[in-house]
Amino acid sequence: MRAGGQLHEFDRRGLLTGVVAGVAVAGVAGLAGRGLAGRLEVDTERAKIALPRPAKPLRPIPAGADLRLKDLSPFVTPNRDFYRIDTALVLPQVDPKTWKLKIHGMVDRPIELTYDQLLRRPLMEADVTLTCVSNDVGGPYIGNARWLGASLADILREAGIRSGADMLLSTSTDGWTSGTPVDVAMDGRDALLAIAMNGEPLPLAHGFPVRQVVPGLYGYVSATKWITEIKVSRYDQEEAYWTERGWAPKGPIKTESRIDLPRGGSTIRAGRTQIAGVAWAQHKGIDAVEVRVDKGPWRQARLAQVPGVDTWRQWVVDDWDATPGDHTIEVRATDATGYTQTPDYAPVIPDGASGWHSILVVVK
Ligand SMILES: Nc1nc2c(c(=O)[nH]1)N[C@H]1C(S)=C(S)[C@@H](COP(=O)(O)O)O[C@H]1N2
Ligand SMILES: [Mo]
Repeated sequence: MRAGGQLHEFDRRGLLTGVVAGVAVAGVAGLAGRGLAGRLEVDTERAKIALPRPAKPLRPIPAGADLRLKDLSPFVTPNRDFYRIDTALVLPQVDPKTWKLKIHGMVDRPIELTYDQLLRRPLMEADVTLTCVSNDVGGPYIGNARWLGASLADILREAGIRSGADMLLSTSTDGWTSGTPVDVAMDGRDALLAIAMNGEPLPLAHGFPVRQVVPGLYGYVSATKWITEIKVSRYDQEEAYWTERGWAPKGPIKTESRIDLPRGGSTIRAGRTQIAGVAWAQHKGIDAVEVRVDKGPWRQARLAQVPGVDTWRQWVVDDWDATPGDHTIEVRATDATGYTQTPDYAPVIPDGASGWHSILVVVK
């Protein structure tokens, strides 16, 4: 999300690796720091949390979901490896003891929820793959986790959404906003106010204590971290953070696929070689993945199992006989609606990249 905005990428140690555009650092830090607890204090509170059991536990992830190939993205992304994207120069420190979520706007009964009240609601688990709209074809801004949280739709039903409302404008402690389509949040998918990620309370960098997760939508329109407010409203009355900066108001995730191995640009040995990667079409599901080498015939990849339609899916081609020379490998996925990715490249802005991921390898 570079164009026209300030977006920061963090590497796995949490260091700021790319700051774009001019930001008044002191201003942002001052804003983020105001009224928030210190790091130590929040870490201590987080360590004390005993996660409630889900009301209906999800089945374990099928063993066949992970092909366990070296260099292939694991089916579940460990929290420490999960991509991080946000505008926060200073990580918000939100104390769960004082956290509140306010739901208001076009509702019959405004609601305020504390963290304890949220934990006492029936909690559900969901396997959901998060994707950033600024993830270019072949890019790294995607990760999959098992989330635990309360149903967002149930809470919104208790508030009573008034007719004519079509947008949930959510706000985080640091003032960032996101606009989620009401119909998507309410259509029965596992839209969550999430409190945990892969069996532990949300890491601070991923929204502790509470964040939204809505399968099928890019993060900028769905995945508000450090959430404190949901205003039920209308797209013709409100504009969220990235929409003001030229990104689309609504952001359904595009069907995509990525080659993880062999590594693009690498030199490999001649002989039988596995080509493998991940494909995703959240809330639709992946039905097929095909691979071709040097624009030859498309070969069907073998698909790993998936627990549902909201995650990415690993795939592998086992029988490529790599011959010495330079080779181009391309991938395309077909989702469960029957749509097959086209080679037409679209850049990330305004509504997500598309096109075939293509890599070059040297075989010796
Ligand atoms: N408060 C806040 N929440 C946010 C953002 C942000 O900048 N601030 N970025 C969003 C974007 S663009 C994405 S892709 C996801 C990334 O979630 P992650 O950092 O946990 O992977 O968070 C979303 N939630
Ligand atoms: Mo994003």
